[in-house]
Amino acid sequence: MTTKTAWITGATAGFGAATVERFVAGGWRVIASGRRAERLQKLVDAHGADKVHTNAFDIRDEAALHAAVDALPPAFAGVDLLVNNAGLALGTAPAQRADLAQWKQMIDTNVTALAAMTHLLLPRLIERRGAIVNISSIAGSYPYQGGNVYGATKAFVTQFSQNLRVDLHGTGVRVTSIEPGMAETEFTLVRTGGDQAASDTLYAGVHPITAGDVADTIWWIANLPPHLNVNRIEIMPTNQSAAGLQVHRG
Ligand code: NDP
Ligand code: 8X3
Repeated sequence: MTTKTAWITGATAGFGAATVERFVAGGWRVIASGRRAERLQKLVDAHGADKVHTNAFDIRDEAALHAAVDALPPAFAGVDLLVNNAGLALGTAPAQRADLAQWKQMIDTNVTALAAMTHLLLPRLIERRGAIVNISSIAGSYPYQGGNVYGATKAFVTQFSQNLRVDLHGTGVRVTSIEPGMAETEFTLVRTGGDQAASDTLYAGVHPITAGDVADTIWWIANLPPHLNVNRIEIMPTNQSAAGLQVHRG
């Protein structure tokens, strides 16, 4: 059996880091990206340069993205799976009090960079009849207070995934949108600017989704027989559910 290669963005923490471990353990080669070079180096130290190739760059930097693709060693140049995972939420304030710079960073990362990454890798994925797994969120389907632009970026990811499916019809390339709910990673630390207490409080007593749960889901999807495509998959902790419309009486 030929060894397959997965490119996992946002591999330095959370879902991405767990997905690297899952795929390396399953015998795949992994290209791991993120900004924090020292965390990427640890992956190479742990698994070896023949199993993990890393490239440290800001995914919003299109020139750096192109350079990373151009620098892929021959063994990693054919990509069977792209996991578009790098992303973030910034802020929890309502739109009228939100920081525009944070909105732009979310759009640049979750939307523009994800589209650029996909655009660049599509020829390779078509050549290998590969697969794309996009990490969206329940925030793209269910509005909540303070979700404003973050939720909108994830609605883009979900719809882009479905539109890719249509355009890639007949190529054999599979596309999936994974839409997780509350998961304990570094996500809330990043969202709150490093407030560990806020993160701990949010997840306390919930038994949230773990990064390993999402990695297992990606692994399952990637290893389904080629005639099956999971279009969308929404996952929540059992202790989370969607509720309610609000009414303001003036
Ligand atoms: P983490 O904060 O733990 O991980 C985010 C990853 O994204 C890091 O590896 C980070 O790497 C990378 N990243 C962020 N910005 C950039 C950038 N500009 N360039 C390159 N890499 C970047 O969060 P999660 O694992 O939870 O998040 C992963 C994905 O899952 C995100 O898209 C998030 O929106 C989504 N999600 C999360 C949920 C949750 O509740 N946790 C639920 C639903 C979806 P580095 O900082 O090293 O660059
Ligand atoms: C992260 C899930 O509900 O915290 O995308 O926005 S949520």
